[in-house]
Amino acid sequence: MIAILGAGAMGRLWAASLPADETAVIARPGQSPDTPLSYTFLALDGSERTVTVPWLAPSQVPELVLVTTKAGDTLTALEAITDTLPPTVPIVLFQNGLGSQQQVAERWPERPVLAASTTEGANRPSPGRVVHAGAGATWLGPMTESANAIILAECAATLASSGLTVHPESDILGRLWQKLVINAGINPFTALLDCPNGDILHAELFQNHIDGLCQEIANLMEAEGQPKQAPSALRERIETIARNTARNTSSMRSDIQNGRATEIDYINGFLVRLGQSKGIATPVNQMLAERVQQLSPN
Ligand code: KPL
Repeated sequence: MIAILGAGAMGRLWAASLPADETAVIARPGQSPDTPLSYTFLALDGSERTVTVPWLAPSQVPELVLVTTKAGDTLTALEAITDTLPPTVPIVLFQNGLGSQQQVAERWPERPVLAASTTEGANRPSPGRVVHAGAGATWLGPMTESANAIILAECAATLASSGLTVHPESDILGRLWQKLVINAGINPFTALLDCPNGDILHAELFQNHIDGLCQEIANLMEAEGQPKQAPSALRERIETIARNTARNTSSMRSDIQNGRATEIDYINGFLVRLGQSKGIATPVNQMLAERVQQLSPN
């Protein structure tokens, strides 16, 4: 049984894609819903179907746990289940940004913890409806030593049984950094300007700060031992993705629009904390993080 912790858009995309009789969702602590989770799933080909997923019964021991909670909820959500979860069950983290994956690996260093970085697009326009908005791929790699090559291959094969594209990745931290660059360079601007991704490109806020932001990220990546990147190359990548996803509402803008906590603390906020620990100035990241924090109910 594959258990899914966090039934947002990403969790429901995996629940809809994995074999139906092998998937269950984990209820929030103290809740024991008496009807299964049910929602309408709009697939990439435009077809619609109802997906019904049972809740994991207390007696069931999953073979794998997919954690699709928001970054800021991850530690607490896992703390609620680890007492009853055998220490050998792999935990796969799907959080955006960086920082929450390290928190989990540091909290349970002996467990097989893996992180995933995905470019699958999924959103939830209303509570009962999930849209697979864009085909992508998912990379999966180890965060702790016990998540060895065999476990990585097994987890990748299990996730690939969904029909989604899954790749094992030995340097998952590098992948997560690449995604962080994009999220740090697009998401806060879309949230502050309340606009789709493509519209940030001509906005003064973006034009005035993108070079400073990319310089800060390049400095931090170098300090973290990531391959050296020219700030201009980072800007180019951010702008390309913003153009390719021009009409998309970013996850951060969507969080603000729906009154949810954002993941700013694990995107630009993570970069600020890293800068503080390394003695690297991050005024642009700090300005963006503070301004988004003022908008959100974090
Ligand atoms: O990953 C994204 C997000 O919204 O979090 C981007 C790439 C910005 C696409 O919207």
